[in-house]
Amino acid sequence: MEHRSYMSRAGGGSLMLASLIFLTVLLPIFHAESTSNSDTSVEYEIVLLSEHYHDNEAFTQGLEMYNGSIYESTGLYGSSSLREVDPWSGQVIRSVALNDTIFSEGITVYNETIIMLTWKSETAYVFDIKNLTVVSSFSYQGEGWGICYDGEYLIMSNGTSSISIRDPDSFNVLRVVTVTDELGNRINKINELECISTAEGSRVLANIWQDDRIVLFDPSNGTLLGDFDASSISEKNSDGINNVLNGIAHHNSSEFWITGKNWSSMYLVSMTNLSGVEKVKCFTVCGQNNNSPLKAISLVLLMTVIFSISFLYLDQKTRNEKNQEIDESNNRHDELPDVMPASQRRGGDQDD
Ligand SMILES: [Ca+2]
Repeated sequence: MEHRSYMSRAGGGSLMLASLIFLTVLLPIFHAESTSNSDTSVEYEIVLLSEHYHDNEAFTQGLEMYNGSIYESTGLYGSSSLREVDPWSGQVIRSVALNDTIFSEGITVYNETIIMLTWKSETAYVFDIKNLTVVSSFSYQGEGWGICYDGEYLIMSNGTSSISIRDPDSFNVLRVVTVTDELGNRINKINELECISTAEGSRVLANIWQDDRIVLFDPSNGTLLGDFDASSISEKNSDGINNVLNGIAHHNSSEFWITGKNWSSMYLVSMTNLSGVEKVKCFTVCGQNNNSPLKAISLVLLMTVIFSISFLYLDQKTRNEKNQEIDESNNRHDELPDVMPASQRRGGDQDD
């Protein structure tokens, strides 16, 4: 009877401790998921952190950060170039001019190369990032505007509301997605792109041509998730119909570089509410994907298993020790009930 009674108390403790582990380890995950799914009124805001020099001769078409440098493509026939720029000083570190027949468009870094689109040539040029020489090219149909690499696929815009998801090695189109808002309205004129990753998966930030906004969408289904108003920054620079906001590059965490065509400044900004901003991966800054959600979940599960095994081991050890004490007590033919507190036993002894 005593043994069963003890086992019952130990079982209650186990349940409580297991519940505590569950609540401590897993509840924050469910809570974060629940919060992100239910919060439909988040504010998307661009916060200006610092202003830096930008070559106002650069008709910015593509902007991306890699290993601390900004890589920028500039457009227009006769002025197209690909350059590496120091983001803090704005000075051009190296640059290659392109053939006068080429109108450069968006760029992205992939596997130590830079893939650069062209507006109407239906050709993507592949540059070796070490020396900025063309090492290969891909053909595609239609216009090329923006491009980014999400760690698995290339995502490409063509000035419409449709984006193509492409194999990074063959450039073949795997599927086409239309970007729409919650009412089903198409988001047109999608221009320069920046792939990011959040706790909820891959996301794309995109400039909208001739609009002072940057949109956030899910490339897996085209759902518009956020809309950033950049008009306060554009107003400082846009003095012509073509001098529009264009170019966004991930710096780190929630920070991004943004500029525009022929702007004389580039800005380091912070962008709010990027759904799990602390977990945003920096594919192009860090060069590799180190923080996948699967890895995080696996780590939590592994920790839970280790906690559980440790607890069960300690729990069993405690039970065995307690049982041993009970057995020894019974063997001494102690007349006092085991459940009587030691203090009572001591009191009884004193009364005797
Ligand atoms: Ca970009």
